[in-house]
Amino acid sequence: MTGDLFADRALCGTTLPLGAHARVLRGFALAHVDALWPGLQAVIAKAPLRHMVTPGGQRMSVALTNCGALGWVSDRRGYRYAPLDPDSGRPWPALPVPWLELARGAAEAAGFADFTPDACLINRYAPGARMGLHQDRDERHLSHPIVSVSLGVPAVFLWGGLRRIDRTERVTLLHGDVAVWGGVDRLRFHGIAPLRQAHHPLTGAQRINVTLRRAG
Ligand code: MD3
Ligand code: FE
Repeated sequence: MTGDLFADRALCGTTLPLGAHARVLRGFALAHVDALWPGLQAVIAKAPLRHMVTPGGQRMSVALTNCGALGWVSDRRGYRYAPLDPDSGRPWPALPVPWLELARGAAEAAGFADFTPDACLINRYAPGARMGLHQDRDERHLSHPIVSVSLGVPAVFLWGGLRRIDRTERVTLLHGDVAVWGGVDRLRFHGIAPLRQAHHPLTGAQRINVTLRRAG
């Protein structure tokens, strides 16, 4: 799939149903990348990407930052959403309007009306970085969907079940793909396999994932 330009372009515009309430909208963000990229750079300039520590004391291989009213943070005390960047003591940068519009449009296309995110987590994967199997359950109301935008180098997404031990499916997420999940799929275990060494014209060796959430 990856590296094969013809196969990748043929996927564009298709929808991969992962579950009853989970979809990958192939290439949905491609037409918006030019509008999304400057906002992303502005956010990273104000709130730099950093490696947080898990409650267990491990440094995360993924570097992250946030924008919006709330940002996801991790330290020795646990995981939570917080209104201030712990590194600067200032509020997280505002959520760029084009990101809000993309989130709303993608949620709509996946069957979730009126999605208004108040939190946006930005993950940066360098070669070898990974995200272990986990559930997203730190948000206050799990009734809201999550919208995720993949940029740059392809990644193997691990899509599991509602129990950690359930078997996982592997799905390659490409530059411009948008995943939307909610409803009965909201608490699925999921993760990202170690990023393979590759080059993308926009991001170099990296993959950037932007997830838009309603956390408060
Ligand atoms: C979850 N990020 O930040 S998002 C996270 O690519 C996170 O950085 C990953 O998991 C990343 O919490 C994955 C993509 C995704 C797609 C579909 C899902 C996550 C999903 C369906 C159900 C649950
Ligand atoms: Fe997650």
